[in-house]
Amino acid sequence: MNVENDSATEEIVANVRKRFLALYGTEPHIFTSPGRINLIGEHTDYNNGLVLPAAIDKAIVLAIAQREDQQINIFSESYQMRYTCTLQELVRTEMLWPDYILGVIVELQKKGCELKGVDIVFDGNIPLGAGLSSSAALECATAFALNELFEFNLSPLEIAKLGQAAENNFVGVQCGLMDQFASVFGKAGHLIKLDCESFEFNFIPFNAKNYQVVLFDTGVKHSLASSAYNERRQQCEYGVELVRKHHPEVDSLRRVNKQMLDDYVKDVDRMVYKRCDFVVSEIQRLQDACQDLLKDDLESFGRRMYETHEGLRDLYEVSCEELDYLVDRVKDRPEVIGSRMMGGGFGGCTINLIASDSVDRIVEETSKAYKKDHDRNLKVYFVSIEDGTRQVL
Ligand code: GAF
Repeated sequence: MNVENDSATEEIVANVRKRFLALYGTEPHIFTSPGRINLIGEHTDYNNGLVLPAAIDKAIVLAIAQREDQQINIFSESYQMRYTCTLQELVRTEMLWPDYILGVIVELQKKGCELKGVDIVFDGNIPLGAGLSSSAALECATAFALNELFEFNLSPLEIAKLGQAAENNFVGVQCGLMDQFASVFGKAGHLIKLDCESFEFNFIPFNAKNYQVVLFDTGVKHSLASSAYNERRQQCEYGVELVRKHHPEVDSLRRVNKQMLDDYVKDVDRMVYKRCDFVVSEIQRLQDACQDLLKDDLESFGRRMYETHEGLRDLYEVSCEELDYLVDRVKDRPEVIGSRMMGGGFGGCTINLIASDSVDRIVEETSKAYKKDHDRNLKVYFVSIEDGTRQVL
C-alpha cells in the first residue's frame, strides 16, 4: 500500500533543492504542480463539454534558475533523465520528459515571449502511467515557473492552455484542457466544475462524508493509448461534421443532442454514433451528478460513476481487461458506491468511492484477487484534494 502526504512533498522539495545546488551551484526557485483525479466527465473536455476534476496531493516539484546564456539544462533523478540543448534547437527528443518542458518553451516562443537559458531539476511523487497526469503537471510547473521567472504576466488560464498546446503540438497528443486546468486551478477540498466551452468554472466543496476516494492502479498502460485517444477525437469531430450538414450552427458535441445523433449519424457510421452517444450522455451525466452533490446524495453520484464506466467500456471503447476487472470486482459490493476507469483509458487507475470503515477489507480482497487472476500487484493510492500549481521557495 502506498500512502503519502504533505511531508512527502516537502522531502522532495528538499532533495530537489539539494540536487540543484550540487549541480548548478545557485539557489533555485521551486514550484510544485499537482496531478489530478476526475470524479466524472471523461472524454468530454475536447468536445467542449464539462469535467469535474480536482488537484491531488501528488505533485511534480520543479527547481529552476535563469542562466545568462541560451542553454537549457534539465535533470531528474527519479525520472532518470538528463538533457541539454539550446533555445535555438528545440526538437522533440521522444524521451517524453524533456518534451513536456521543451514543448512549453516552444509555445512561449510562439507567443513572442523572450527567454534566456535555464537550469532545471525536477522530481515528483505522481505515479507514472497511472493516468494521474504527471505530464500535465510538468507542463504546468514549467509554464508557471517561466512565467514567474521572466515576468510574462500570463494569466492562470493562459498557463494551463500553454501546457495543453505543448501536449497537442509538441508531444502530439490531442488532449483537452482538463488535466492542465486542474493542475493550475486546483483548490484544497474542492472539485472544479469546468465548462470547456466558455472556460467558466466553479468550485464545488467535496465532502465525501463516510466515504473515501481510493485509486486502484492496474499497473498497465497499453501502448495504443495515445493513438486511440487521437482517433476518438477524430471520430467525435466526424460526428459533429455529419450533424452540421443539417444544423450549421453546431460546432461541437456540446451542442448536439441524442435526436440529432439518431437522425444524422446512426445510419451513416455506427461506430461514430456510439462514440458521440457516449459523449452526449456523459455531459448530461455530469450535470446530474453535480445535482447529486448539491443534494448531498453521494450514493446517486456513485451510481453515475458506474454508468460512466459502462459507457467508456461499451460505447467509447477505451477501457481494458484490467480496468474492467477492477470495476467488476467491486460493483456488487454495497460498500463501494461508485467505481470507474479514470482518464484517457487503456490502463491506469480506477477511481472508487468506498465506505471508510470497509476500505481496508476491500483493498485487501481486491489486491488478492488481482494478484491471483492477473498476476499483478495492485497499487493503491489514497488521495486528498489539494491546491494547484504554486511557488514554494
Ligand atoms: C486525458 C486527457 F489528457 C484529458 O484532456 C481528457 O480528455 C482525459 O484523458 C479523458 O477525459 O487525461
